[in-house]
Amino acid sequence: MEVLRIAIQKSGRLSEDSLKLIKECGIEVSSVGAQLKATASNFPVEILFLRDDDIPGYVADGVSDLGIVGENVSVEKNKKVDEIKRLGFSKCRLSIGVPKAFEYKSINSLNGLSIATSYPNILSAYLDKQKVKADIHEISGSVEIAPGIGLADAICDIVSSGSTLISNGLKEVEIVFKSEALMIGYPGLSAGKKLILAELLFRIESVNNAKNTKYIMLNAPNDSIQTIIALLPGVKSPSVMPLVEAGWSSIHSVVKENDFWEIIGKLREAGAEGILVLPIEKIIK
Ligand code: PRT
Ligand code: ZN
Repeated sequence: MEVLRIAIQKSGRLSEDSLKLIKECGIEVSSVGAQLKATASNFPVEILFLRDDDIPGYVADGVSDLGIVGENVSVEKNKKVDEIKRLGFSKCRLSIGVPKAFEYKSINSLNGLSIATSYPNILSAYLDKQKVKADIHEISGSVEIAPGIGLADAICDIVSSGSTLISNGLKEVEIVFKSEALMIGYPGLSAGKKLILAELLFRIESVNNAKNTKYIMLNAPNDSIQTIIALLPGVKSPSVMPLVEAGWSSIHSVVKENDFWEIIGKLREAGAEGILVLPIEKIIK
């Protein structure tokens, strides 16, 4: 029986969500910790724990079949891997920051500057596209201190909340690249491994569908059932059950997280009472 190897970050910003995703898919991985490798007990999967920078290379070589890595790292490393799925977590952006006092007018203000970054490939492609000539200074960490110590005029680094930029006296002036966690794959997977991958993707899909959706139950007078059903189309169609109290029904359906507050208001206007909203673990379509 073939086993699909998945490389995830050993310890860092991607680790927790990567493992969570695997566990939400019902895959039990024991002995997580100091080890480099763990085998799932109930699914043909093996997990490798690696530095994120090494993951694209291992996947391109087929040492690992899949990898979960930031899009920023995958694009920067430029290895021959397939993009299998965008995972929606670890969202961040790669941005250019300059000292707060710098009079930044447009992208052309970067002409002739030196820019410190750990992402020379992404940055140089961006500058070429923008027809800006700047000097790229590659450093491997603590990029945000480069202007302060006179190493560079500007930086290009990962930004999430922006507080690191601010606390180093910098301001964000251009977004170079938007990133999220990606599942990447070895382009030459065997037929057997493709089957395991298909099952894994089906499970991820079911978990993600559920995350954006809530289960909703409410009571309503019978004459407003049609109005309420129109607001709650449900997976197929809502369930309507009579209550013991004459003239009333209980309606069960699902609602998209994003539409939630808007719909709740309309439901109440239509006479709904006792509205319960519950999380859903999985949705199999
Ligand atoms: O040890 P290893 O090499 O495996 O890890 P690492 O230190 O290289 O990476 P890690 O764990 O820091 O980040 C892994 C991935 O998480 C990155 O490649 C991004 O895809 C993603 N990610 C999401 C982030 C951030 N958010 C983030 N905020 N990566 C880094 N940061 C850093 C950024 O470099 C800067 O220093 O956080 C600071 C900025 O954060 P704010 O919130 O102050 O703007
Ligand atoms: Zn790294």
